Amino acid sequence: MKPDRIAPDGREVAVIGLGRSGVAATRLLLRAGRPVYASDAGKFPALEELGRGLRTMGAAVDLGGHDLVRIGNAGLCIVSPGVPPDAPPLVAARRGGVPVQAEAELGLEALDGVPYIAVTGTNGKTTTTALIGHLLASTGCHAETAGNIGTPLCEIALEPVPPEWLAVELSSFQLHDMRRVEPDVGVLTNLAPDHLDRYATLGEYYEDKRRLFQCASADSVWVTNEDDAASRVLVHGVAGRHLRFSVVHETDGWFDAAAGLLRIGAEALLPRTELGLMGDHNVANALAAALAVQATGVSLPEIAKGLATFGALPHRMEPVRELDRVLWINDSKATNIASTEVAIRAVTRSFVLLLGGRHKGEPYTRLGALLAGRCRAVIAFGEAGPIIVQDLAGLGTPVLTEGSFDAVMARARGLARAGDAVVLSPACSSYDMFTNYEARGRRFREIVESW
Ligand code: UMA
Repeated sequence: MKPDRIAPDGREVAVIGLGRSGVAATRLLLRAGRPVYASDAGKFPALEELGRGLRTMGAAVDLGGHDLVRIGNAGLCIVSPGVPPDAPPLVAARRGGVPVQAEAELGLEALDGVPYIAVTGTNGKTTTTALIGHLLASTGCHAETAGNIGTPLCEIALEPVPPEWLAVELSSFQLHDMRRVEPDVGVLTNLAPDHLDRYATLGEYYEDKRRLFQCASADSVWVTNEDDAASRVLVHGVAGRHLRFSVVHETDGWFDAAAGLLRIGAEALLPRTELGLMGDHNVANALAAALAVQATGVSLPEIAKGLATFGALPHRMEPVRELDRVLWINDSKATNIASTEVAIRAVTRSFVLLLGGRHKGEPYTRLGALLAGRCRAVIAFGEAGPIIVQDLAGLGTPVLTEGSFDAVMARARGLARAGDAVVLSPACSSYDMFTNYEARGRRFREIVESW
């Protein structure tokens, strides 16, 4: 790490939030010899254990609250993505004139010299990042995935041997506090309303996505979605070479539906049947990944081989089990309406849809037309249940409600007929009933596997 870039005056660095990102940032800063004050609003046994560990390494740690005066006097503030910009510690930092930096940017600074492909967008970014990591690793190089996909950048920077390539997923939360992002290739998968519980307007959310392009120059390479009007508007006028993907018409990377082929320009890349992922949205993700990796010099036959050996990720249109000729699909990661729309389009059978959780602000009415005639029933649950019932009333699909998740599953089993699918694609966050979407998806799997 270049220590001169971190609080050059030697003042304390305040780390806000001690999830995985904050813990890794604290350890990285301590390793660089910086005094660190790390704090988290939460306080529970596992966090206290982590706090003790960090104190042993030399950090000052507060749990159950933040010392706002101390934060306001720090030389730098490192923020975890889950801490919203209006949280009191960040207000205190800004009031004290303390620069606020995302953990992801600190990690990338420490990994200076490691080439990386950065992926953002509303949906598909995790799958695309995983695909890119897989394609790079398939060439035999040491490639890793990092960022929103799971492993914080600072955690990668702590590894004794840096990777040769990184596939980095950047959420809008991370991009919000990043002032330098200079990927070797940048990918924007698509844009759709999301996180309206954190952003006052859609425009503010898209502005954070736009930060991927803030250091664009003539040497930059961008891979973006030709089929998505909002993405086209966002990248209009951005400096650099632009490569586009489409599942509708011919472009740099496209799906030739007539021939059943993924193509790069005129070249055949892969028959659709050899891509082990459901839905056109995954064809788009595969094309985006292929273009990004090709731009780094990987050949088309190597990319095709890598694509053919990539399987569905957990919680993303993941076929869990076929039971009594009913296919149970776990799409727990679908935490917004656009993502659920994509799931519905990808399902080729008649289906029962499990919809609900913590409401994120968007109306569900948009789903009505897509469901009519194809969806046997919606089972609405969680805090959003009553809103879903109200929004979908009279739109042509029966909407039932259940209280507990186990009851939702039992009801779905009773409703599904041979040849159907049951799809958990909830369009909501999970925090009203689960610790996160993974726990929700795991419970779905557990129940289905217990039958
Ligand atoms: N907190 C405070 N004070 C506050 C507010 C919050 O101390 O005022 C604390 C919370 O108590 C919590 C911490 O701040 O302990 C926030 O941690 P975090 O949520 O940032 O947790 P991490 O474990 O660091 O996870 C983050 C990402 N989480 C979020 O963006 C919400 C993970 O993305 C990411 O994988 C990880 O960093 C590694 O990079 C998850 C996610 O849900 C998967 N992302 C959203 C999405 O994909 O839709 C954006």
